Amino acid sequence: MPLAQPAASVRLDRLELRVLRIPLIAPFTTSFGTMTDREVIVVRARTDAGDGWGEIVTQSAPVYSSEYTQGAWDVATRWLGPALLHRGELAPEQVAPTLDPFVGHRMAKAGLELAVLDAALRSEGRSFASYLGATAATIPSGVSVGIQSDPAALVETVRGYLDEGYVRIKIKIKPGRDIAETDAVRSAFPEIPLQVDANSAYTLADADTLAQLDRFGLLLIEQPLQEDDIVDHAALAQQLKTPICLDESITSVKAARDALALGATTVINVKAGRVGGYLEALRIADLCESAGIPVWCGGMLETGIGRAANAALAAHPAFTLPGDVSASARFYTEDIVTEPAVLEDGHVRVPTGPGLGVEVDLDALERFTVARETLRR
Ligand code: NPG
Repeated sequence: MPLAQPAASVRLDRLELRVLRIPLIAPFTTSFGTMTDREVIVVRARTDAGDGWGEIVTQSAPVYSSEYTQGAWDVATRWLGPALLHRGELAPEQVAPTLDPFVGHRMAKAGLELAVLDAALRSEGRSFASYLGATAATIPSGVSVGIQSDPAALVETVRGYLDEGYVRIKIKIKPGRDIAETDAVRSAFPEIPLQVDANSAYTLADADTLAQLDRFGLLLIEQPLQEDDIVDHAALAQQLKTPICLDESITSVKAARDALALGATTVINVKAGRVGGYLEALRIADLCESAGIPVWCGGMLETGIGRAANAALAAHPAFTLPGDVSASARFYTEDIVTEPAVLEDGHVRVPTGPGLGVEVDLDALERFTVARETLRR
């Protein structure tokens, strides 16, 4: 269902942007590299109705997508931020149309939109979850497990997460670190909901290898091929029993519609940053709900700001599979919100307070800040 009720307009006075660098509890390895800390941009929108917070989920290098932190910083401070400030009064639903003339840079747009949304909803005393039409009080929590030193180490890491209560496991794979890894986890845990994520590491020439995954009863294989390999994904889908779920390729509701029409995907991972904001994410979820396509909420190692927003999105009824919205402690010893997401009986609670429903810990924010800039009207 589309938005029941739009949010209030606010007058945007200032945008404060910071780059944070937050250490990870343990290195996180995917097919595109190893992260040891999270470099992220936090946005504070200062409005006549109060403040709002958003998060730009780029990484330091353009290895997951073409976006990266310095690029997002440049476009946000030079183009996107000034365009929003120039409008003065605006409703959160007008952020995306205002930024539309600027091509791409979806993660930067999403973070700015979220800050304006949070400010407007806080001023109305309305939660982000209720604004989105989310109904669940808690969401089932899946966890994304990075590539480990060997299959035995992977099994032990997965065991730890299962003991904590995570209800679904996703393991990262790449060429040469795929079949043995999946076999080891499946043999150790025959019944768990299990899926794999390739982050674009294969080509259609690897179809025979990928077909070997069919025997493990996976929920899905996520983004085996490159971002723009839509036709190849459709060809691969013909050769696999395991459902294909696109992530990187789904950059908009139009991309989602095209991928579904071509048979390139039968499940969709929705990430607000990747698609330019939570409102576009909701449109994709709506599309999938009407088409009977399973949807789940992806993650980008969000801080407590984006994690609260993801929990709200994942609580929408269109989201039918457990997502990558894990406890903050999965990645961080210290978060930048006062009540970081925790795991309770395999679930994460959906915040109910005004706006994102979390309070930013200004001391922690300050400690992790490595760069800052204030944009004024
Ligand atoms: O739980 O937030 C999380 C991480 C989930 O694996 C995850 N994210 O490809 O989906 C992905 C991956 C990712 C992380 C991608 C960071 C890009 C940056």
